[in-house]
Amino acid sequence: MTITITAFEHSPDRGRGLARDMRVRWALEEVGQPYDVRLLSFKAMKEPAHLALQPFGQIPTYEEADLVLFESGAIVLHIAERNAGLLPQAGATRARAIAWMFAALNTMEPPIFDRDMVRILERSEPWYQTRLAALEKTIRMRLSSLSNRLGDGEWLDGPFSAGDLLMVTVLRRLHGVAILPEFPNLANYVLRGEARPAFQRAFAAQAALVARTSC
Ligand code: GTB
Repeated sequence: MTITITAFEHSPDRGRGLARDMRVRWALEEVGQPYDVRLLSFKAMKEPAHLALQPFGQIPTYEEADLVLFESGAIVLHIAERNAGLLPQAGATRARAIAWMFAALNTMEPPIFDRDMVRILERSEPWYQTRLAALEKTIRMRLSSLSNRLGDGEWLDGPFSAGDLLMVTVLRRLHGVAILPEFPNLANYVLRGEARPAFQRAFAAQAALVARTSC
């Protein structure tokens, strides 16, 4: 069954793998599922054909036979539920891995993503410095809690899971930000995630598009 996902035709991150198709690509690579990619311009993302798949006019989407999914977390969960390798078989460990998926997207991602948005969109606003400081305080607090929980573990709860996959994609947005190195175990956790062969393949695939689409 052919799987097709959508991604930016011209990603603003210029191949750094920060857009949310990256987590879907990585999940598919982890479970060994081949996939096609349909690239969309910003204009096409807001047109009826794409809005029928993604009501907010965003990427990524996921199509597999009759199934159309949006929301990167739901897509990764779908992939993890249907293929071995990203979730424990059953029981409490599986439930906890899913809890880590939600923690990545609901607890960690909002202040990290908002910090980037504020830096891009609100730099000349009078509240800029105050808002940035407040977000960085929240990020530091969240990282501190996560760092305490990870301790010297390799992954968040036993073997690598979809929870780790999402958490690493969220923390990667802090590359180059001075806050992450304050928590060496988390910085190393991100490096461990990025060193996985499946991550490397997914990263290379999205990076290759930059060369192809910028000609
Ligand atoms: N909750 C949705 C999900 O998880 O799938 C959010 C999807 C989303 O935010 N998609 C973004 C999008 O389509 C791309 S990933 N934006 C266009 C729009 O809303 O009109 C967010 C993103 C964009 C750019 C960078 N970057 O350049 O670094 C990083 C992440």
